[in-house]
Amino acid sequence: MKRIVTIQDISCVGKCSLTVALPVISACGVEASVIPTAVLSTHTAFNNFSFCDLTDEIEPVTEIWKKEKISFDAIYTGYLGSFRQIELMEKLFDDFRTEENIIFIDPVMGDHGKLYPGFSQEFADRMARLCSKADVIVPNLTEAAFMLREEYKEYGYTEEYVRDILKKLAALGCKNAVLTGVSFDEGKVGVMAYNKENDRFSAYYTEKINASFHGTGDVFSSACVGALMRGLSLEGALKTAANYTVESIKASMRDKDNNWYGVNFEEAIPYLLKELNSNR
Ligand code: PXL
Repeated sequence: MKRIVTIQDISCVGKCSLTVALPVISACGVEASVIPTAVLSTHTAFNNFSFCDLTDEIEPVTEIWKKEKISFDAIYTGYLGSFRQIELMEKLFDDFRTEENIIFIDPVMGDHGKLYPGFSQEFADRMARLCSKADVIVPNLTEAAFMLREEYKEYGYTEEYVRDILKKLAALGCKNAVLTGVSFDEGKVGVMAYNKENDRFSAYYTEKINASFHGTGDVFSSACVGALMRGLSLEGALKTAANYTVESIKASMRDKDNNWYGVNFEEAIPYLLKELNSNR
């Protein structure tokens, strides 16, 4: 069985980061190991939240793993809360990178043109440097714009604009740059990817639902890295993750009791399993 280590916070209520990554990776049939970077009462879209930083626990954990010769098939980072945590991720990549494994970075920092509370332009600059070490990065358009110090465009951009952003992301140093939330026309949204080694672009679009739920980026990334570990190509994994995210949004919209703070990824898990099989 493949093993992923994912490094991000635990938001105790809020259906994001580790409370999404753990069940989704497990559902993919892949072992999920974690380093919790912080414990929050709730994610930061709530009016109030507590925040307990766990940065000082990162090195003691990884030191034991080194002694125990524990290795990982993928290293997946999500929401990181400080400059120091980014620095520690660089060290962790250096310590745990092998010829075969992959480094997958979701540079979680914002959405819809705005950074989440606590993040700054300087943090995005630092995150861009971390991305240089990745095999795959999956920013949305907001995160990409901040990392590249480009103007953010919500609508009305062209395919040429997205290709240019992807090439600039790849120039940071990663092997594959993926942009999520790409939409050229009203009814469709999807992902575009660029592979630097073979200089090739790919894209996959699904129907666009006019509703926005928190945590969909984490659902997408967790399913994508899980699918890669099940042997899907990057294109197959992106398709699987995009379709699963849409199905989760649809499940939320069907569920009259759905919570505003998260997406119903749980009831869409059977669909994820079907997608994993049909996109290989
Ligand atoms: O879903 C991304 C995310 C992860 N972790 C925390 C967050 C957010 C988005 O707001 O606040 C703590």
